[in-house]
Formats: sequence, structure tokens, C-alpha cells
Amino acid sequence: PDRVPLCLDLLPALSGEDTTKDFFQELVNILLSYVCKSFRRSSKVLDFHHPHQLREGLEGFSLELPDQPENLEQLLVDCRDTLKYGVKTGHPRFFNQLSSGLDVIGLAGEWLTSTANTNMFTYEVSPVFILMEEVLLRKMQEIVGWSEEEGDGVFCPGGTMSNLYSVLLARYHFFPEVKTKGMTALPRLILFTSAHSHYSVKKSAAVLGIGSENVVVVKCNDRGKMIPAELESSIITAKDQGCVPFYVNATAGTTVYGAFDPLNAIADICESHGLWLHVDAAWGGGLLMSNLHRVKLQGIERAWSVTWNPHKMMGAPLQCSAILVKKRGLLKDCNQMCAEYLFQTDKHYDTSYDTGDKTIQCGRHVDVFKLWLMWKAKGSEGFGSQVNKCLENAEHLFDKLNQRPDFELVFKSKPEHSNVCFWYIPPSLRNMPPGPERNRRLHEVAPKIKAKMMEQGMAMIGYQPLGDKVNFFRCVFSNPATQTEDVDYLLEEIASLGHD
Ligand code: ABU
Repeated sequence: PDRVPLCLDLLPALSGEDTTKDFFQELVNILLSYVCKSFRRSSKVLDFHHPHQLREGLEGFSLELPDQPENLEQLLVDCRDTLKYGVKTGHPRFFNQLSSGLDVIGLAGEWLTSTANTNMFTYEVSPVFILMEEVLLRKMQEIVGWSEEEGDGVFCPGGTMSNLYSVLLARYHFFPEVKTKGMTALPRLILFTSAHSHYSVKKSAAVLGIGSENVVVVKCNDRGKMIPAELESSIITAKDQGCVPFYVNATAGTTVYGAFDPLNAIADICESHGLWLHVDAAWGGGLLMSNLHRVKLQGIERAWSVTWNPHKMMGAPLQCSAILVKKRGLLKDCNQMCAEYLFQTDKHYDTSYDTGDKTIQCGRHVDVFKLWLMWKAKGSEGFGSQVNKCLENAEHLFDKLNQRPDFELVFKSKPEHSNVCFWYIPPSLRNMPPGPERNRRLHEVAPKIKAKMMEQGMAMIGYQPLGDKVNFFRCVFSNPATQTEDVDYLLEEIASLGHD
């Protein structure tokens, strides 16, 4: 046609094949150009605009939804602009989040997954993906150290949901009547987690009707590890108060410090008090792939459930998060509702593969194919090398910080994970004595540097306060594209933006 094609000219339109192919060819060019730029150090990590600027529309990029269809050319421009104003989380100088990097095979897997556009609830609509999930879960359980008779699990939307599953399952394990009778049938339940653990444990207690006030926050040492003696005394106190402790979350790789709780000591306490031990290894689970670093998770095999996010340290595209459960059958017993329109028991195949009824969702995205494909491409050893490299970068940063008088480490010992926490000390604060005034001013340094960094767009790093520590930077490495030169660049960038 003379006119510019519209979406009505694409498949399923009669003779829509050529237009569809042309459209996709153009789209692939846009995506490939973005992928290549993401790895280029000369390109920006982000092209920052404030929400009101983006909302108002920039250079023809409008978020408003039209009544009349836009043509395909305009849609391609919209696709290009969407990427242009986003953040290149695969850039070697993106240090902002635990999930970073752009794994090419993983991306191919995600593209295929979207193309298949199916649902993980039944074998009849996802035969291959359901079996892939089984294979991946088995492999991960083996790596955790569970026997062949043990182990179940499911991929779900993120670490918070995985942790929610763990609390749900623990409660059901001890009080199966909760499924039908609700919380009124139960005594006052108490769960335990460390001061440095992820906020999702409290959120789970709130969501599940247990109440966030019934989460006991156990003290940590200076390094952010749970103190086992504190855990034990908190359990005893809760029992003395007539409450019923049932669950302990230990963290393998805390969000900010990257600390590993002492799993064996915590498992001993859980065993002696008959409590469910969950290990939140959302961040630290990836270290199980490394022969050098898996020792940091010693004792994880004693957990009753484990959260492990391959979209963090293993570099799988978002989202890819597993909840692994030691006791087989518990997921199903806890969550099954037997909807007859979906989970018919008289199907002509083995319906134990209709895994959807084990989950708290109905429809479920296919999160497994990209990980399965990455595993094929790298092998377990490839993941191990990737993890080792990220931890080498962390050590490089730690060494550099130790050598520089303009930076101060938040904790002085070598990082256990790839988290390195530090302050930049501007010249005006260098000779100030420690105290509230110095803290007040230091608290303002990291946000100001980050704001300038985002405006310039050449790197990105996160900051936060924690406990009695004022705002400090947290640098994390999970992107295998990052090299030591990027680490050096980051420090120079911070020093130049923060110098006063
Ligand atoms: N717990 C989700 C990851 C948070 C982060 O990237 O810092």
C-alpha cells in the first residue's frame, strides 16, 4: 500500500507475513543496537529525565494513548525512545542493583519465551517448559545438598515471593488447619530474622496475617551476621511469653553488606527447638556455583526451604527466582484448590505434571527457559567462573579503597560477597572530628554525588543508611562485563563529583 503500514497490516492479516517480517527485522535492529550500546563504555548508562519531563513528552516521545492507531514506523520510534530514556542495566558501569548485566543467551531465552507466550500452570500448554522446570529445580536442590528423596520447588516472581512461600509453608507444616480455619484457629506465632535481613520477611508476616510485630529481629555482629546466641535467647523469651516460635530465616548474602549468617549454628538452634529453618539465599545462592566460594553457605543443606534468585548473581534476565522446599508434597498440600476447569484429574497424561496447583498464582510466567539455555551454554563451571570474577572485582575495589585517604570502608574486613560498602569523604570533612555534626554532613554526601552521577549518566551506584551508619555507597558486582578499569573509573567519578 502507498500509506505507511498499521498494525492491522500485520499477521493475522491476510498477506500480512511480509509486513510482519519487515516490522520484526526493524525491531531486531533496534534491539541489537541497544544490546551493543549497553556494553560500550563510551555510551551512557542512562539519559536521566525527571518524571514530569518524561510525562510531558520529549522530542516527540509521548506516553499518551491515542484514539486512532499510530503507524508501524511511529511504533518503532516509540520502541527506540523507550530504550533511549531507560537505564542500561547491562552496562559495565551499572553498579546500582543486585541484578545487573545483559546475558546474550539469557536474552535469547527471554525472546523465545515471549514468542511462545504460554502459561506454566499445566503440562498440556507448557509440556517442554514444565519438564525444564523440573530439571532445573532438581539440579539446584542437588547443588544445595539435598538427597534424591528430598526436594520440591517452584519458580515464582522474585525473592520476596519466594520468602513469602517459605513462611506460608512453614506455617502450614506445623498448623495444616490454617488452610481452612484461618489464623483464628492458631496460637500467637513468632518468627525470627536478623536485623540485616531483607524486609520481605516482615512483609510476609503482614501479608499472611501473622503480623509484622510478631517478627523478632535478631541482633547482628558488626559484619551484619546474625548472632546465634541472640537468636536462642529470643526464642526462649518468646516461649516464656506464651508465644509459639515456628520459623527462622537465615540470610546467605544480606542485601546491603553481603553477609552470610552462620548457617550451621542457626540450624543447630532450629533443630533443638523444632523450628523451620529457611535460608534466604536470593543473593548468595549464586556462590553455590563456585568451588571457591560455596563454603560460605556451609550448612544450607540443613534448611527446610531455600530462596535462590538466578536473576541476581547468576545473571539470568529478570525475573528468575526459585523457592526450594525440602519436604516433597508440601507445596501441593498447602496450596492445592483442585479447580476442575483447569486441573482435571481424568486427562490422558500424568497429571502430576500439572504443577500449577502447587503455587499461589494461577497463571505463571515461564521463567525457566532462559536459565536452562544459559546453563546449557555455560555449564555449571561457566557460572562458577562468572561468580569468581564478580568477587575478584569486589576485592579489587576493597583493595583500592584501603589505599585511598579520600574513602572510608564501612566494615574493614574483606567482603564475603561482592558487596563493598564505603563513604567518600570530601576535603571539607577530612579533618573533622567524629561526632553528630560530621555525621550530619556525611549523610548528605552520597545522595548529592548520586544525583550528579545520574545527571551525567556515565555510571550508577546505590546508597543507603543502615542502623547507626549514615548514608554510604553500596557497590555490588553481578555483571560479568565489568572489569577492574570500570571499578577504577567509578572511584575517580565519585571523587571528582564529590570534591568540594
Ligand atoms: N531484594 C531485591 C534487590 C535489591 C537490590 O537490588 O538492591
